[in-house]
Formats: sequence, structure tokens, C-alpha cells
Amino acid sequence: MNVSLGEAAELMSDARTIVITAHVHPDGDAIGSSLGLMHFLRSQGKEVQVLIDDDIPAIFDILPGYELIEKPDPERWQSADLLIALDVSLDRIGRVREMVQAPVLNIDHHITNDGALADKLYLDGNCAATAEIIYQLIRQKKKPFSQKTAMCLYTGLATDTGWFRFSNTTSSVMQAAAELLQCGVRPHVISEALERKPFAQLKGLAAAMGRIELFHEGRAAGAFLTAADLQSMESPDGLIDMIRVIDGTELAVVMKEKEPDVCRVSMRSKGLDVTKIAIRFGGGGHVRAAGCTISQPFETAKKALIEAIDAALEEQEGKERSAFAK
Ligand SMILES: [Mn+2]
Repeated sequence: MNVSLGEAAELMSDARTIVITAHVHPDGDAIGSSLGLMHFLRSQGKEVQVLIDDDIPAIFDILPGYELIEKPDPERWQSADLLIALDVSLDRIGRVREMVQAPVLNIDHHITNDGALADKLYLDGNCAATAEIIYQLIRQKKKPFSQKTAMCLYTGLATDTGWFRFSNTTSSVMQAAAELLQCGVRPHVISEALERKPFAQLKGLAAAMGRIELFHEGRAAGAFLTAADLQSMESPDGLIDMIRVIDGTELAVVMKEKEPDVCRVSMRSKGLDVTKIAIRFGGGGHVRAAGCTISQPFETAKKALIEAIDAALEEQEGKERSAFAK
């Protein structure tokens, strides 16, 4: 059932013990919005724990509360009054769902989240980040932002907008960021911390960049990495951002074979709706940034993915031609 932001805030007020969770493979928004909300709710006298069923990348150790995030524990949080799932649909929170038997309030900005499995859903696809929603929630309650909360929410805003460069960077985002700066956020401290890469990882990225290939006459580009590639490359994170800058490329894709018959796909576009491609494989996301997991052998998955991309680009070319003919 869909609820308003005010109703979401009320559900939080009514609860005493709250568990907050976010998606596996947590990013800056998942972690930033979770910790930001945790600090706020603790300041309101709530007992709050962030549980994420995955490792938290060490670059986020700059965020206040980083060390408090735990993996789900079957014993400890069974008696929570409310489970808040941020930046995620409930199929991507891992074991948290089974281990916390509380009613679920789902807060998200992914347009593909249909709220299935959640008791209550607040979704605002116009928000650049879930952190922006949490910002609005605290603001609506006319409460101040502590420096801790501000740092965490700023991180969510900054990372989901590509450091305020992507098309989702609205004036509201900038106003929210400006207010968080007034609460003590120092942007360079956060960006320098988050941009850190171990030397081996940078070398891995360089090797992965060597594998980028163009297809669909250069309108798409991608890197398709097998499990063996990935073993020699030390998690080449950030690869998709290198691909999306290629001149003439409309769509960037990275496919990684995580284990046999499990290929994880990320896509970025300069306008083409990549959720349509992701949804075909059971994934989701945003118009310009989406992902999915294809449970097929590497070569089969690669072929199916390229076919789907070709079809999407052809459909777009058809539309461009008919617009031109008019
Ligand atoms: Mn997000």
C-alpha cells in the first residue's frame, strides 16, 4: 500500500525499536540514507540498528556510524517494531527479510519498485536519491540536521547524482546539498575519501578498460568480463563511468560473471530508457541507470544482452527516423 511521506514519518514515530536495511552491494545512497536516518531516529529516542546483508566497502568508513552497521543476526532483532527498507525493493535485502519479522516500510526512488512484499511503500521517482527523500522527511518534521546526519545524507545525494553532474541533479538537490553544507558537511573530505582506490584496484580497472568493445556501430560500448578475468583484475569498480564517456556512445554496459551462470549487468545511457532492457531480465533501476542479473552461461547471457540492446537502439533509431520524416 502506498503511503505519503507524512504517514511514513508517523509509522517511524509510532515504533520504538527500528531496523533499517538497504540493498546488497550497497552504494553511497544505500549506506548514506540508512545511516542518516539512523542518526536522526536515534536523536528522537528510538532504538535503531542498520543491518545490511553484505560487506560494506571500506571507502565508506568516513561516514559516522559506519562501524555500527551489522549483518543480520537471527537472534537479536526479531522483536523490532518496524523494518525500514531504503533504496531497494524487498527482493534485494538478502536474509534481513527472514530475520526481522516486523512490518515493512519501504522508501525508495527507483521507478521500477512496485512495492510487492512491502506493507507500506513511499516512492518518489522524482527524487535523485533516497537520501533526498530522507532529507525531505526530516525537513517536513521541522527538525534540525546534526552534522552526522548531514554527512550521511550528503553522501547519498552526491553519489547518486554522480557528484551533482547527472540529469537527476535538480535545483531541489542543490538546495538540499546547500543546507547540508550549512550543517557542517565538508564536500572535499567526503569526495576524497570515496574516490580512494587501492593501487591493485586501479591496475584492475586499467586491465578491464583494455577489454572495452564497441558494438551497434559504436552507439553502444561495453566490457564483458568472465569469472577468470575478474580474478585477475581485483574488482574493477568504476568501469561503467569510463565507458559512458566514449564519444558517440549512447549506451554503456558492464557484464560480470560473478559465478557460473550468474552474470551481473550494469547499464548507463544518455537518454534511452535502460529499465526496459533491465526488466526483460528481471532487473530494474532508473531511465538512465539500470541493472539486472542474467542466470545463464556467460556466452549465452552476453548474446542475449547484446540482442536486447540492439533491439532497444533499433527501436530508438526507428523513432528518430519517423520524427525526421515529419
Ligand atoms: Mn539510490
